[in-house]
Amino acid sequence: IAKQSYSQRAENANHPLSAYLLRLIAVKKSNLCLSADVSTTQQLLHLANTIGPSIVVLKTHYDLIANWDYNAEHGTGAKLARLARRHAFLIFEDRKFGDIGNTVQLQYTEGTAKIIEWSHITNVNMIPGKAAVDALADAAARWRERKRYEVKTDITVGTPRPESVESDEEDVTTTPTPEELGLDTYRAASAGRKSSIVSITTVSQHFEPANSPRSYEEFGHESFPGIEEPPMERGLLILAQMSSKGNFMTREYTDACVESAREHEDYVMGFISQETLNTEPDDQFISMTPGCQLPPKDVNGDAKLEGDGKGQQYNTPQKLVGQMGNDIVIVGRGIIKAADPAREAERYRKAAWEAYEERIGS
Ligand code: UP6
Repeated sequence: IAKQSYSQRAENANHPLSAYLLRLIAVKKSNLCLSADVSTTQQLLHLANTIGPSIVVLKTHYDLIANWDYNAEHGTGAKLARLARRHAFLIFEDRKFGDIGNTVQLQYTEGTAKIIEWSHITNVNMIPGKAAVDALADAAARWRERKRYEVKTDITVGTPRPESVESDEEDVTTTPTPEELGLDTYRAASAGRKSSIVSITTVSQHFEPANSPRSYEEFGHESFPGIEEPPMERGLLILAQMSSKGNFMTREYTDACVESAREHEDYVMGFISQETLNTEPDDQFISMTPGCQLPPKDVNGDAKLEGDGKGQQYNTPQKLVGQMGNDIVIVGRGIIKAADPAREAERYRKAAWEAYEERIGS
């Protein structure tokens, strides 16, 4: 599998979001994820807008941001989602959930940030056990189901008139009743609405965040013509290995992460790891790898990379993608601390892409 191209991998991927991401990588010629570890929303959105064209994933730590706006419709998550659509990248909240199943479910879907609403991908620290993954998978499946029946703008209290119901789902042939829609969804949708217009639309093919109703067709993706909107799915990465010095992630723990991933192929996209963990012929997981830097421009490529003095260890894209078989490199300070982050991001993109081309022998 290490010799397969991203496009070939896209065709075999089990998870729709993985297939999308692998296609995006091939179209953008980028296997780069920016770790946007900044402290204000202004810095975050500026980075997303300027570096967006060079990356396929933008990784956030929303709890580093001092002025994160939690408003669901026009807050920071929604703004990021809009930039993700404009520049065609996925959002990955690096939340590293690590608690009992019930708590991680609530942290994922409720609370202030409502991560599941704006972040395509998140991750879990599986130290509490496989139940944490099961619980997140369950929450994502319920979210997905709810979105299928998301009620667009207008809805009346009462049974909708059949002729005003639009549906682009083949299996939905009859008008959904409030009961079928789910009472919670129905109540939420009808709360505060006084109109008597009936219009229920099942959103099936595309996920359209409420604040960014424009499709790619209208919006125009001149830069990436082969790219459509991402599927309405959520994905998980399991933290299987870490980049930090002296971490406690043993082989046994890593193997259990792979086992859990195989149990949830429709939700787990892959791993945060330092090497590819695809060992069985059927494994189609994506490995995303932090702890990545390039030596400064004027230093020769073999120069030894320094850590950050706080336990972080760095490797080059050549090593991580070329030798260790990882798919996407995650770069934070290497890019954001540069004098010209957009240019530096391009330098990382090229290096990681060349490492991939060398690996597959093209
Ligand atoms: N990260 C690691 N190592 C891991 C897992 N996650 O560094 O094993 C995350 C950090 C940070 C980013 O939380 O957001 O990746 C790395 O940033 P850096 O490139 O600035 O070191």
